[in-house]
This record gives sequence, C-alpha cells and structure tokens, in this order.
Amino acid sequence: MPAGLKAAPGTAGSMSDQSTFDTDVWTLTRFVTETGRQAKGATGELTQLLNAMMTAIKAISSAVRKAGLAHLQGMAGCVNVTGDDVKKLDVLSNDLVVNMLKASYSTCCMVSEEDKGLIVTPKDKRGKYVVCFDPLDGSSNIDCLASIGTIFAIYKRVTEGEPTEEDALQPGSNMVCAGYALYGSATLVALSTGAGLHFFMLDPAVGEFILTERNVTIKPRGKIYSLNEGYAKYFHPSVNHYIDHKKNPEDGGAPYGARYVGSMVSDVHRTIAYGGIFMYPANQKSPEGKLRLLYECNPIAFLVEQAGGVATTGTQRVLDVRPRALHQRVPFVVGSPDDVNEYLAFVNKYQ
Ligand code: AMP
Ligand code: P6P
Repeated sequence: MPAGLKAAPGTAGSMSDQSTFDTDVWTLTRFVTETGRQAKGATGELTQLLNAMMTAIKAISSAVRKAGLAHLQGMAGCVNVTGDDVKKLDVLSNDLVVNMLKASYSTCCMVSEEDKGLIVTPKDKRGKYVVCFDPLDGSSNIDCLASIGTIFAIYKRVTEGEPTEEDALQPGSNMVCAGYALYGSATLVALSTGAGLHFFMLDPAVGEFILTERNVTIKPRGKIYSLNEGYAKYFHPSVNHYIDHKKNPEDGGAPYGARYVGSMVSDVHRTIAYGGIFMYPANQKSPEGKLRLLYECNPIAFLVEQAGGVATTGTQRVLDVRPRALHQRVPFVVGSPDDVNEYLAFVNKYQ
C-alpha cells in the first residue's frame, strides 16, 4: 500500500478496498512550512529554497528511473571539472538544480560538481543563500542501475554586493541546512536544518515526500565497515591496520561485515541506518582523498553529526576545515561514534 494510504481501522486486509487516505499526512512541504513558522523572524526564503530543491529532486528521480528508456544513459561526450566522465543524467540533473534554485529568488550563488567556477545568480533573482551541491553523486553507477544520489549544503552569504567565492568557502560549521536524496529502491530525502535528522520517502502516487522518520539517530557502534579495499596497497598503514582489526579482531570477537556500493550517498545512508563506518581515506594516488569538501563531505558530515555520529578527515572534524578551493578534496571517515573513534585511535598510534 503506497505511503499516505492507511487501511481504515478494523479493515486491514479488507477485500472491499476500504482503505482511507491519511488526511493528515506529514509531507516534507508541510514539515518545512511548520519549522519555518517556528523560526523567529523567518521570511520564508529558506522554505522557498527547500521547496525548489525538492522540485529538482523529484524531476531527477523521474529522469533516473526513465534513464534507460529515454536513452539518457551513456556518455554526454564531455568531462566535468574533476575529470570524471559526465553522463547525460549528470548534465540534466545539474541543469534542473541550477534552474530551480535560480527561480526560487533565494540564492546569490552556487557551487556544483559540474561547474568549474562559482555560479552567480542573476542580480534580479538573488537571495541570501549559497548552495553547494553534487547534482548526481555516484554517476559511475548509472549504467549498472546501482543507487545514486543528490547532495546539498546551504549557507547564508557572508559578502555584500556581487557574490564571490568567499561566500562558498565557509567552514561546514556555518551550515544552515543540508540534505541528500537517494535514488534507490525508493526515492528518499534525508534533511536537517540543525534540529535533528529526518527521513522522507517519495510517494509517486501523490508526488510528495512523506515523513517516515523524525530525529534519526545512528547506533553508537555498528558491525559494517565500508571502503574501497582495492586501494589497500596505497593506504597509510594505519588504515590497513584498522581494517585488519575489523576482519580479525584480536579479542576473538566476530569480524565486521564489508559493504561498499561505490556510491557515497548509498554507503552513507546504510551507515546511518545500520551503524558502522564509511571511509574514503587519503591514499598514495589521492593524497587528499577523492571526495570533495564543499558538496560531498561537509553536507554529509553535518547530517551524520545531527544523527549523533562523527565525521573526521583523520586529523580534524570535517565541519571545522577552512576551505581554500571550491573543488577541494579531503580524506573522509564518517559513521557511528565508537567506530570512528576506534579508527582515530589507530591513526594516533602511528603519529
Ligand atoms: P528566512 O528568513 O526564511 O531565510 O529564514 C531565516 C532563518 O530562519 C534561516 O536561516 C533558518 O536558520 C531559519 N529558518 C527559516 N526557515 C526555516 C525552516 N523551514 N526550517 C528551519 N529553520 C528555518
Ligand atoms: P571509488 C562516486 O564517483 C564517488 O564520487 C562517491 O559517490 C563514491 O563514494 C566514490 O566516488 C567511489 O570512488 O574510487 O571507490 O570508485
């Protein structure tokens, strides 16, 4: 039965199709309107921005699910700023987010994985927010239909007049709001405006995201570790020592399970849902790691901390990093506090 529909009391399983629509359902739109009303002095601009982002995400979800039929898969014949092959869905997703946000009159500038420079909102459409986003993360998984996602981080601008990169190069601790969409077996949005992490599931029959879990919390410790062990020969010894400890616990305890989709939103969402640790550490081939600070690591770190988890570069809290470049990479380890702190203990042994 689609979300939003509940069998009338006593008719569950009724053959007479006596289901009644939940007439008081909590949609994401309603949730954001409510939290906006509770925010003293709020003008509604952030609510406008979030509604625009949700429209883009719904359109991306539709495109992702039609990709094979609409020949949207395959290469778009160009590469993005960080050298990844760009697929048609990447280009479409980027255009959707940029256009919906510009039309919301709530942004002054944006940073996208798909655009080398700062995207400045036309003067007549400017608002006070800066959005850093990855429109379609995990795009190398598009053709094999593995889950992919959209990630975004929202800040208030810090300059007056013409927006500059300074508006985007803020530490993650300044973040006002962050979220990700996961295009998996269902389309889910994880969202936080700094008062807890909440999950919403898209009900395609209604075209609305339905609140499914409020104040999501991550387990103190999990039983899953997640990283690309194919780079083991390039990892710092502390990483391999930690991973070996997960596989062969010295205390004779049960080893951890290994899971790795290669699509960060998918790996992170599983880590939040089940507990454990996700790692993309530095390695000899990528001394700063692979993941980008502004539109992958910072928003995910914000969301995981809202769920009670920990997000570190291995040497400092991710949200404390002072960015120096729009597409800067950082080593990234995130997850259950006991798991991440145990990893840090291995790092410290090698200091
Ligand atoms: P605004 O005037 O709408 O841009 O909002 C000003 C500030 O109020 C935002 O930067 C948030 O810190 C808070 N706020 C506004 N709308 C919301 C919302 N829907 N949910 C949570 N906080 C909000
Ligand atoms: P690797 C996808 O391309 C991505 O940016 C993240 O979503 C994912 O976690 C990572 O790269 C996978 O990288 O080197 O393991 O293939």
